[in-house]
Amino acid sequence: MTLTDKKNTAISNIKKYNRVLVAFSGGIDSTLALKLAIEALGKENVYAVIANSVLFTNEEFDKAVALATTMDVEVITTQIDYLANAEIKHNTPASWYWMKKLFYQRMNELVGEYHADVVLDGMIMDDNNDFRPGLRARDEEGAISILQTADMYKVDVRELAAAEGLSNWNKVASCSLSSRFAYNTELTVDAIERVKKAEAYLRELGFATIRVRVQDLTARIEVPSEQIADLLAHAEQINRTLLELGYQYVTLDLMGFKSGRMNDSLTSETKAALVK
Ligand code: NMN
Repeated sequence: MTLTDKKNTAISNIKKYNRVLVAFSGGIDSTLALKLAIEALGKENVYAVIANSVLFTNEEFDKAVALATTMDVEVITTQIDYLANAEIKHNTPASWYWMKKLFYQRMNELVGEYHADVVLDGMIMDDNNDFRPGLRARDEEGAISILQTADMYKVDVRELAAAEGLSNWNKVASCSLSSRFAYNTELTVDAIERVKKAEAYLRELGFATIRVRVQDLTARIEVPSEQIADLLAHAEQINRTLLELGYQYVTLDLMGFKSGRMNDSLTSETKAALVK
């Protein structure tokens, strides 16, 4: 399929519905999904739903709201209390399933309230290659990953987004802050806020892609390997700041940034059971 074929497939798949909610994060994938939905159905039949919760930063939420607003579409915001769910609170490997379950259930309530037909999200083909127990919750709740229905990969999304004139999406891929914590440890608001502060500080220093992974009171910093030397140039200052935030040990992961690093502690059996 050419890129034009993929775009046409996505548009005609969206046209099967009259009115849709787009689960919007402000990242490139859901920005493209939103743009195509508006093109297919007209902005009066499209709502951008943006969820806020303690597991994501307020900055990302604010950016997503600002971006959806510039796309001239009605924005619905909603708050989700993920920590009320015991699996999420204890950061079990199944928590990814539960986060998406709560998320799509909330989306479906909004589908009813706004007399829409379906929830569209921005998941792409590449997302199938990761450990994503949440995909099962998406399927159970009937949400449609509209870009996947058109066989779109990241490279297609980038090319099409550029052709559609989309440029101001949130460039750094975001993910629940629970990915910073060791599995089967309790997530507290204090611990999550500490990670937010530590990562915000590192971003201020100029590191866009960072993770502060937490094991007990140890902070393990991940930056892309080519930036490790730059990070070390600020070692003393970073150490002091993170100790002040309440960590006892401040360490650097010599492997560099690796998305999904916490999953290295899971056996293949555990993973397979959750993505069935
Ligand atoms: O980039 P980090 O912070 O490591 O987070 C990525 C990891 O988070 C992924 O490898 C995946 O295991 C997990 N995740 C799961 C879902 C899901 O199940 N829907 C969504 C986003 C992230």
